[in-house]
Amino acid sequence: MNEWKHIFKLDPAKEISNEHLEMVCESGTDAVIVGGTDNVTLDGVMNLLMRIRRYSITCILEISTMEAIAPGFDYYFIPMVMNSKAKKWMMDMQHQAIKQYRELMNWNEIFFEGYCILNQDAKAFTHTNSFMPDDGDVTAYAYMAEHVFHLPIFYMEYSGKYGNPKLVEQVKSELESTLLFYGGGIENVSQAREIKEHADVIIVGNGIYTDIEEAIKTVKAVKEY
Ligand code: 1GP
Repeated sequence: MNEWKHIFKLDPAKEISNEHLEMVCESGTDAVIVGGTDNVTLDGVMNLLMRIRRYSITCILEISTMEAIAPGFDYYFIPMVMNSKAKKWMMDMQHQAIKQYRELMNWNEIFFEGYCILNQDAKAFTHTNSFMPDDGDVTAYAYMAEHVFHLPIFYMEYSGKYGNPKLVEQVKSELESTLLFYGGGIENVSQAREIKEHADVIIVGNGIYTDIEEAIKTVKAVKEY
C-alpha cells in the first residue's frame, strides 16, 4: 500500500456497464474501492465484487454499514470520522463491528482510516453529523491520526467537490508514517497531478460515472508523475 498512488472508488448503488468496469479494472490503477453512502446493500456489494473479480485488480471494501459486509475482498477499510460531532461515527460503529466480528477479523486485511469530511454538501457530511473544520482543525486531526491513533491512513474527503491543494500540502507536512489519501472532485489530469503533488494516494469516484475517458487518464497522470 505504501507504493500506491491511485485508486478508483466504485459505488455499489450506481450502475456501471461491463465495458466501463473493464476500463476501470484494466486502467493500471493500484486498487478499486467499493464504497458509498446511500443505498449500500449486501446484494449490491456482492454483485459488484463478483464482477470486479473477473480482473486481477486489488479490491477493497470500505465499510459504511454493518449490513453490507461481504467476505472475499482483499482488504477492508474502516473509516473513523474524526470531524463528526457524534461519537457513533468515530467510536461506536467500529466498537460494534469489533464486538460482533472480531473472531473473523484478519488484521492483515483491515485498515482503519482517519476520515475528515470537508465538503458540507456531501451526503456523507450530513449523514455522519460532521462539522466544518477550519484549516487548523484539519492539520490537528491529521497529527492526531498519526500520533494519537496511529492510523495507517488519513483521508481528506471532499466527495463531489474539488478541494484545496494548499490545505492538502499543509496536511501532508504533518504526516510522516500515516499515508495521506485524498478524494473529491478529481475529474481530469491537471487536478489529479495538482493533488498528487502532496497526497500519497488520490481517489477518483464520481468521474467514473460522468466522464470515464477523463477519469481513466488520471491514472497515467499520477503514475508517471
Ligand atoms: C468519494 O473520495 C471519493 O468517497 C471520491 O470523490 O466521487 O468526488 O471523485 P469523488
